[in-house]
Amino acid sequence: MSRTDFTYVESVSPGSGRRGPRAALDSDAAALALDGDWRFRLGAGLHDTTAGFEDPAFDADGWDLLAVPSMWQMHDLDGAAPYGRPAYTNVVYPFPVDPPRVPDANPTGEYRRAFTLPADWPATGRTVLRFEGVDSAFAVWVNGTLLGDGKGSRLPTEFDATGAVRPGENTVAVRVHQWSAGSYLEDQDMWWLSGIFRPVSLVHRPEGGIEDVFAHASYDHRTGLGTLRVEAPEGARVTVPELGIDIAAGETAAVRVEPWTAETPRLYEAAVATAAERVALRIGFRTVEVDGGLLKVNGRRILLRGVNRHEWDPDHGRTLSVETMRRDLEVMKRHNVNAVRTSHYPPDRRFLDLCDEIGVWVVDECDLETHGFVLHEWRSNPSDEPAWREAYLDRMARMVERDKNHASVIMWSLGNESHTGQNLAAMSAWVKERDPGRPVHYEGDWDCGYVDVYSRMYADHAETDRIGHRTEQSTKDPALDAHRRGIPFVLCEYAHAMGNGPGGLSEYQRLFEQHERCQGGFVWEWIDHGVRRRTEDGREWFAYGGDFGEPLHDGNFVVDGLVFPDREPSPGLVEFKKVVEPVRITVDPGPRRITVENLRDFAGTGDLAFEWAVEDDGETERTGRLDLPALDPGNAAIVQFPSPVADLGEPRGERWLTVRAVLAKDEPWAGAGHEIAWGQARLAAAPAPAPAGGAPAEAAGSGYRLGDAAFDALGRLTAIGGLEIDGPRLDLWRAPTDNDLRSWHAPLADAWRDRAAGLDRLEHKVLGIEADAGGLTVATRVAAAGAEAGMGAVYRWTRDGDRLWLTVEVDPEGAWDLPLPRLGVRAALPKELDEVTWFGGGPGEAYADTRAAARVGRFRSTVAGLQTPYVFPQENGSRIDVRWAVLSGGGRRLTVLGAPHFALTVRPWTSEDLEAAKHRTDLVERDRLHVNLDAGLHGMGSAACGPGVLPEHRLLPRATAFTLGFATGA
Ligand code: IPT
Repeated sequence: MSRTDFTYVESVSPGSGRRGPRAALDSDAAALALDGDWRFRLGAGLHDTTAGFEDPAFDADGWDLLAVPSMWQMHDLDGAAPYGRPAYTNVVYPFPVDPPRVPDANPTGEYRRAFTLPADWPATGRTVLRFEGVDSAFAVWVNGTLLGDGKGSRLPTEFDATGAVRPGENTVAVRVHQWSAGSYLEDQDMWWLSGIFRPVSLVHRPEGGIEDVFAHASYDHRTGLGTLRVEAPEGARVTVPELGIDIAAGETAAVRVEPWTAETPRLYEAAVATAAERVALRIGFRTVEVDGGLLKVNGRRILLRGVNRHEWDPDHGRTLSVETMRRDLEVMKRHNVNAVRTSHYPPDRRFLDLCDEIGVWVVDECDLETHGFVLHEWRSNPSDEPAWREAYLDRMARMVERDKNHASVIMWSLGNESHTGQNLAAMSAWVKERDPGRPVHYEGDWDCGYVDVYSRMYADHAETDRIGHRTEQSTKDPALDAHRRGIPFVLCEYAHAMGNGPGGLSEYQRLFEQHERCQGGFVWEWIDHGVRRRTEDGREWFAYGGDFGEPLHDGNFVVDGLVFPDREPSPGLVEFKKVVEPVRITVDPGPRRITVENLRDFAGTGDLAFEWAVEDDGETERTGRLDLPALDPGNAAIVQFPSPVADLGEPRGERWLTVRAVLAKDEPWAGAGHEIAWGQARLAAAPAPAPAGGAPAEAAGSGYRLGDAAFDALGRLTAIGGLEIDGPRLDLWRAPTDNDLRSWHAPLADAWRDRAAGLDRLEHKVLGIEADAGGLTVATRVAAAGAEAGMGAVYRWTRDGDRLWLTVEVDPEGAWDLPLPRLGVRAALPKELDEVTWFGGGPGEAYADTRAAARVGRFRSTVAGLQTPYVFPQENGSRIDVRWAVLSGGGRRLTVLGAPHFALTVRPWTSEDLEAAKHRTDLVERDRLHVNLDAGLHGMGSAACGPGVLPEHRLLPRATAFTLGFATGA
């Protein structure tokens, strides 16, 4: 055996022996899927490979079996982890930066399998071996013959295997290298994972067949005509039976059509056929352009309500089933998401088929990121190095050629975080030539020399506003200023969804609606990339950076999605759904009017039904349907309250009218009745409770007594009516969130924990206790060790019939120049009170700047159900605007009353436990429930990557008094 030539691994060349890129086509040519179990061996590097493993005679029977497609590090992670473990870094390269060289320790997988060429496989034409995605470099043999090598992990590669394949039994062998020169171009913020991770197939290419198709299907909104022209081989015919189109390749047909939009994903079945081959296409007619400074589809400005989607599966890494892809889109559509940026590489091609079908706008992003070079100014960035030009152009061409027939793809993105340079400019120039029908996106060039859309990430609200007014700072190169000022603006990343948050979504949305130039954006990001693990006793947890012993890692920064790793929506997604809702319902109790605005760009409201409900104290009094004319996009209707609302009698509590827009019939992504939007307003306040007469406080034993409430010697409540309470006392702390812990400036949590504040370790000093006829008054001072500043806190306890009232007066003393995490009291309660019913904001958690989705109603949950399962434990679960809450269980109950409102958390553990835990499974239930009753909550912001809490959502220390009531009776 001659020594294998491994030079391709560290070559900047994108590959050799490959066929030219072409569209992913649904063809009737013969094909054979090669997915399934392959023989597999993992070597430590190029020095640890198997000479002759590609030889059909080689005996690999002793090798392991590994599923193709899969990522080799994702196997048996709770067991032997036979093929290494995932490793996470964001910006930094996990190997010495010495391009194009990579370490000797370069895990190398050798794959082999046999396949039988079907007996009817055509004898003429070509036989092609197609890989949809191999991470990161590979070489391929069929029956011992080397076909070539490739790079570009999330892009397809085809090799001509005609000369190597034979009838009957064949052997295919693939050697895959974790690291290659290509790794320098694939520094995306995600797990480093390897292998043949997308499908592999053998496809036949008939002589006279259809090698490639480029369908140009545009829509003229002025005439209503769709124009179709299909580039395909000479002699091919293009048919669209539904439209009566039957034309030759290259010819143009113009017919009346229903256009494709993300809101109305109308597709037409088409076929392109020669005598030898027929491919099925689904055509969506739409025209994308930048016109008059706006990004328009079919002549209209669109508003992107988008998310950045990485491909992630907690068990399989970046190998996704079609069901998982569909689930992503269903969950997106159910939450009013209308756009996806395929951060930061082209997705599995089947995902784009689903996008066409289900309807979302797609920014298709190339597999390119050289972010780590930002840390190595001494090395020039590949984006500006002529040596890498071919690799850049190759990646762009492979994406564009594969995906060019998708109606959903409305922009090409050159890649992510690769700075700027001539190779990026060359990609742009190439694609503008190849596909003038789609604008070019790239964020990294702030001067916008070679892009059609001004794109930024994490610009704060104030800057976004300036950009909206076109009064932003000038470009560095003055020659480019007019161009940039004249193009539309998108936030390709904003509202970093790490942990609890993101806060400030509503304020961004207002800017997108106010400024026509600001056409929305893409929340960072769709999913938490947690890796599913199990403890020895079977409890599930999700791993993040560092959990696999990586020497260099970026911790839980990989866990920053709107859905948890298991794709359950987080409160952030529920908030996003409300903030971006495409129909706005305003209930106005003054003039007793309901306004419904259609905020969609293309679709009417004919698909929606409007339902109303009147609730008193959260209990339904009356429901009905609201008759509304179907509204065209941009239109609004104002209607009077339905007459039964006026006819209702006296309110039996606080009365609310809620109007909801729901799907009138099933859609492919949600069933009839699914809620799209809602609005509500209070029609009547709760009647004031009659005062029931007070009671005196008196000394009792070593403490005090006030009616059936008992207090200890320090004046702390210990029981009400026999129910033990570990007294409510002032508490300002929350388990820091990711947004508290991280910041581009100074993390807030550092200031909170600083010696001068010490909010995480407050001490309570009783200054005086007075028991008298009016009740019990306990004066205290609350401050941290080492700190001079403190809070005066006076607790005034009174009795009113069977209710016990507490007014807390808080007065900051000394220099407080930082916002507080919370302002409230904490208490501990018996564990049996496990059922919580409340009237107030819900059903989910909410904070000062994440409260759009909280509606007023009556909700019920177990204590477990009140916890939001953030992968990295932190403050969570607060219910806002609570009028009253009943905690019950074990035959006992405690009612907590607001005067008027409070925020509530109930947990089986303390804030300190949450703070100490690194994973959910670190949280161990205590023998009591820990309750926070809050008068104020600081916002969440998204400082983990972006702006902090807006001024209006900061909880600043100031003299405050708040009142809570307690009762134990029924
Ligand atoms: C930005 C990246 O584009 C994205 O991949 C992700 O890392 C995100 O940040 C944070 O989660 S880059 C950052 C320097 C703004």
